[in-house]
Amino acid sequence: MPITGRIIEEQKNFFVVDTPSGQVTATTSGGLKKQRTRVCTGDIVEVTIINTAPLRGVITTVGKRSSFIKRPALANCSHLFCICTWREPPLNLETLDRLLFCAQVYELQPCIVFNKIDLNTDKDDREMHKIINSYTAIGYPLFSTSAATHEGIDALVDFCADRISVCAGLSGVGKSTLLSVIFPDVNFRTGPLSSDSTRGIHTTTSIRLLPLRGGGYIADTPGLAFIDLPAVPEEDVVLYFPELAQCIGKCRFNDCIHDNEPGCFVAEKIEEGTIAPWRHNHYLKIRREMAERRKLYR
Ligand SMILES: Nc1nc2c(ncn2[C@@H]2O[C@H](COP(=O)(O)OP(=O)(O)OP(=O)(O)O)[C@@H](O)[C@H]2O)c(=O)[nH]1
Ligand SMILES: [Mg+2]
Ligand SMILES: [Zn+2]
Repeated sequence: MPITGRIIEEQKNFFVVDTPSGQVTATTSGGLKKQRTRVCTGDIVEVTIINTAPLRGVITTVGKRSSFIKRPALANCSHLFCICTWREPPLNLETLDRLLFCAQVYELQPCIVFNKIDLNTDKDDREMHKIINSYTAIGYPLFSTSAATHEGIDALVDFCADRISVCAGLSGVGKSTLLSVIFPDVNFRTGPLSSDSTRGIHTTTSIRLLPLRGGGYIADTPGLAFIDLPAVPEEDVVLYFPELAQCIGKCRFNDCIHDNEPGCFVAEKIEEGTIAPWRHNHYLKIRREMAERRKLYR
């Protein structure tokens, strides 16, 4: 009898499948290989057990995916945690907005985590909260955490129950450290920041799903993976900036791209302080990048 499970790790020659009977080491069946079905971490699969001690099996079928991230390959992820810091490394709003953009293109629910809040002075807290308010106003769920003092970790873990979440963010923001607090029994490579603190080095390389006690999984990913923007037509970029998408149809010109046209409703909102100017800049920047890319491939 085949059993159903989820692939939680992909190794060179086998997969690790999390099943109700335990973790099974499995290879893919000849049939699947013939169909050229490439299975990956996150896939729901059926496994036929061929050995019980240790548990080994063969993956025979793969379930339909609700989402798929190409690099690193991850199926059925539901939430993307964009991890950032106010200090060490200093907050990079462009990285954050790019991550939020990517999450939405991949149809993942984006969430923002401000980690290392233990390093904040009172003044930092006040300034950070101004930024936080502009993101919560857009509707992004937001958490503040400290992997050092464990503040805010319980709320984050509760939110992850029964979901498949993935952490992304610049190197050094504390992704691995946060995970080591949530999963004290798992080994993560954590390291101090490299001397070039805004870029840092990758200390994490492979992706795996870590089962949460209350159901659901969290994945560890390499630091910059999601900065690789997925290609979308430039006119669609606005759709992934929710506060700009809300302005569609309200500008003087129907084809307004919100780049200095007269009677632009977005410009009014920026002037009024309800749309953050940096969000608008990042929208324009991504839009230009998408237009460039389209020219390149034409
Ligand atoms: N003070 C403080 N330091 C932290 C916190 N979280 C992580 N750190 C430190 O920040 C450094 C980088 O943390 P990592 O967990 O390695 O960062 P990462 O995001 O996994 O980095 P990459 O794997 O390179 O992408 C380490 O020295 C951690 O000890 C925190 O909440 N507070
Ligand atoms: Mg790491
Ligand atoms: Zn406009």
